[in-house]
Amino acid sequence: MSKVLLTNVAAVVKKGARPLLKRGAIRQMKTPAVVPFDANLFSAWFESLSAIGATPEGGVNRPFGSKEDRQVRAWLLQVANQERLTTSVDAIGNIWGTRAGTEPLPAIVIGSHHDSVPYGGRFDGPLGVLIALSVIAAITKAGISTRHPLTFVSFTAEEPNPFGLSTLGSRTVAGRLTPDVLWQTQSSDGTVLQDAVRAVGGDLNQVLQARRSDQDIAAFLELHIEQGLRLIRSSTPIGVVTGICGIYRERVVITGQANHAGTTLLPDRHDALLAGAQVALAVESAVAALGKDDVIGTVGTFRIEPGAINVIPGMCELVLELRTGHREDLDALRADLDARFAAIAQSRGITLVRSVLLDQAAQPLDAFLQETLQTSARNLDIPYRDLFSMAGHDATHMASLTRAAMLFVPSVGGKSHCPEEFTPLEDICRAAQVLIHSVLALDENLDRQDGIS
Ligand code: HGY
Ligand code: MN
Ligand code: MN
Repeated sequence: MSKVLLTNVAAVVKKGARPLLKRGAIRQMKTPAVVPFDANLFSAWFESLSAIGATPEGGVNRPFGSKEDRQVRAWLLQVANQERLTTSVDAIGNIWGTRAGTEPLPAIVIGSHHDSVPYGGRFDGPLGVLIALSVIAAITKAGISTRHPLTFVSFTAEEPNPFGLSTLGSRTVAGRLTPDVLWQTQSSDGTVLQDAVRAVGGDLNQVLQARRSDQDIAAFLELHIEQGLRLIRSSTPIGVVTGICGIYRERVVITGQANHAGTTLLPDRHDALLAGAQVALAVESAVAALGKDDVIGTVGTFRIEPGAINVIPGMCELVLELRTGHREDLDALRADLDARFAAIAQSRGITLVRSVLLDQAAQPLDAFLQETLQTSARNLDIPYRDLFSMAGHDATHMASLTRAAMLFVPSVGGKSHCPEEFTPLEDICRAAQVLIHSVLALDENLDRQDGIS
């Protein structure tokens, strides 16, 4: 029996505001207006976690499989156990911690990832993991029992890694990576994925057991830093994410002709580096030609051979990434790049071999969960705006197996994937309140909605 006061919708809804839950959709409403969020506890956890893999620049370096990755995992399990959650590590190394519900219902899962890009910031990922733990702790401390189990998750290897498999944990949970692919995967230095997964507590032999469905998970919520400037520029503390961009990655290997840097005249050269530079500029020009906010492209890795001061580069390998909100824009961009790359190959007398590394479609997020987050924000008098995410997230894959939604908090200076990542505690606390309210609202009526898909 819940210890929470039973109230009716009107009692928790401010005058003039939309009700937190649709009238008639629920029988009883037991969501208190405000459950205290313990900012001190959150801050202490955040400081402890940020110390693992801390860099002198103020960020963290915690790539997948590193000693620091393993240390964070041990720390998270310890904290989750202290919070009396039932913890487990699945076959791909994802960490789960569950507080039981009062009814046999699938869990409401909250979480993100704890790995970082090389020499990245403290907030990208860990903020969402610690908020998940803190939100569950707040609900427990308030003496509230929930019908659904409440689960926190920290996913394995969300960021790009030497295995070429970003969002490894959530993609595996969603069944989007087959055991065959996982078993065949090696890093650039020849380490097999199974060894890396074993080192973080998983086992590819059991990998099918890591899959989840909407029979296990009723909803997935992820809080994340925005990693852009839209919230800061509009002085809005919360973003409700409408969808997540598609991500397309392609390796381009350019073969020219290594030759003497002193004796080879310009017309006689086949410089692979300069062709690669033109490829990078072509990506920028093609994106600019489309001129849309939800279309962007980057060349983020670039390598040349032989890499000697007096040798014209004979080989250049780069990886380009295109992000778009719509498939037709990706198609247009690729067609444009086909033409631009052909012209580069022709003019420089080089060959250019392209291979697709990732072609992940854009993912709309769940409308009902978005509405719940928006309504919670309104009822707490916290301004919000809707945002489409041009960063990739684990929620993309979770949305393929259950309802999923995201909240963004401001990134000061729009900085991310660098040590300067920062979000003020005040903004974090506001978002935590919206999450707590939303989780309790969802617990009340998630399984009682008719025709919501
Ligand atoms: O690459 C991304 O967008 C994410 O931050 N991993
Ligand atoms: Mn990231
Ligand atoms: Mn992230």
